[in-house]
Amino acid sequence: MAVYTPEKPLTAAEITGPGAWWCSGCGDFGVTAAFKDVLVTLVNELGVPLERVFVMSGIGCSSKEPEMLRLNAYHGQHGRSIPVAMGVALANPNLVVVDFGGDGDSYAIGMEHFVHACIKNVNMTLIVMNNQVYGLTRGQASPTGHLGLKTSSTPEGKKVRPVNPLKLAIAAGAAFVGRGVSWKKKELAELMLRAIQTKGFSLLDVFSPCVTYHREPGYRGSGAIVDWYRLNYVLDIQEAWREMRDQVFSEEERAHLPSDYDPTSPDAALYALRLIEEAAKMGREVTGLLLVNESAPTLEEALGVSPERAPALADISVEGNLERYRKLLAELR
Ligand SMILES: Cc1ncc(C[n+]2csc(CCOP(=O)(O)OP(=O)(O)O)c2C)c(N)n1
Ligand code: SF4
Ligand SMILES: [Mg+2]
Repeated sequence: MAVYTPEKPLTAAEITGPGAWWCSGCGDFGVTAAFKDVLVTLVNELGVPLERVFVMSGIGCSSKEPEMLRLNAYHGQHGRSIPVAMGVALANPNLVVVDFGGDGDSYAIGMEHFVHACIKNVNMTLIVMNNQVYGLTRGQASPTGHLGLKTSSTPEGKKVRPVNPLKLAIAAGAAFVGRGVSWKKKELAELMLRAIQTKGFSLLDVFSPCVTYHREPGYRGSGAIVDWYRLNYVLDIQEAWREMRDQVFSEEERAHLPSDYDPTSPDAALYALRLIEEAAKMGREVTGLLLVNESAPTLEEALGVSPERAPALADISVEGNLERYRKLLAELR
């Protein structure tokens, strides 16, 4: 196949859309900035024409992502972007399919689709802008909201334990499981690119603070919520690997562990689950690259669909298929 080279390098300005109505300081701006860097890399360095990138979204502040961009995109329904993105990926494996969702979108109303996409291992990337609240509908607690979180729907503090999407994705067999943070653009762009390049279903959960509705005692004002995440909430998986060894692993296990956490190791799924659990005991959530495992067949492979045999590119014209249509009609009569 001929390698694509753009006539002139793509710039971030060319892929900037009309813009979304986001509050000043919203974490989603950071996610957009990182994704634009990824698009520029895909087009200018990795030979992917922009028209081969397809972006999907549901409904929510986060789902306004396509409005921030200028490329092929579909703004769908709340909680239903995953099955549409799955359909696109299956119909045309020549596309890079990236679905942007919110934590409500993907882990509440869309939870069933999320888990099945992991199980089916569709070759697509789901980027969840996780802010612990339903931002668009004015800040009710979402399934990822931590215990005790005070919102308009949990005035006495959230009493139901949070869902951990990373654990679910690992258990359901996703090929890539990672978590970024919106305020570290370079690291986030690296995670996005690796997720996109992984064969199979990729979950990239991103802490993307809602500066308007996510309030934490003692952290008021612009930028304070990022400080809260940094100081009280996140724990990098490499740091967890180094500092929680004694709590998590037996002496015998520790004797054989490599010095760095390896997301591609055959034991990465089990190690990641144990580190997530240990971090949770301290009220912390792990970030970074937890798992890359491309060993399972994708849904496309299982169904015999490939870039060369893409259903969306099949000739379905009456002229080209008259005999087959006649035969089919005869069979159905
Ligand atoms: C079927 C359906 N149910 C409920 C709604 C109302 N609704 C719109 S956005 C939203 C939640 C948004 O939260 P999240 O997905 O976390 O996105 P955020 O706004 O926080 O980025 C809800 C409940 C809807 N639009 N459609
Ligand atoms: S309400 Fe929250 S999530 Fe929505 S745009 Fe404003 S800061 Fe962002
Ligand atoms: Mg949300």
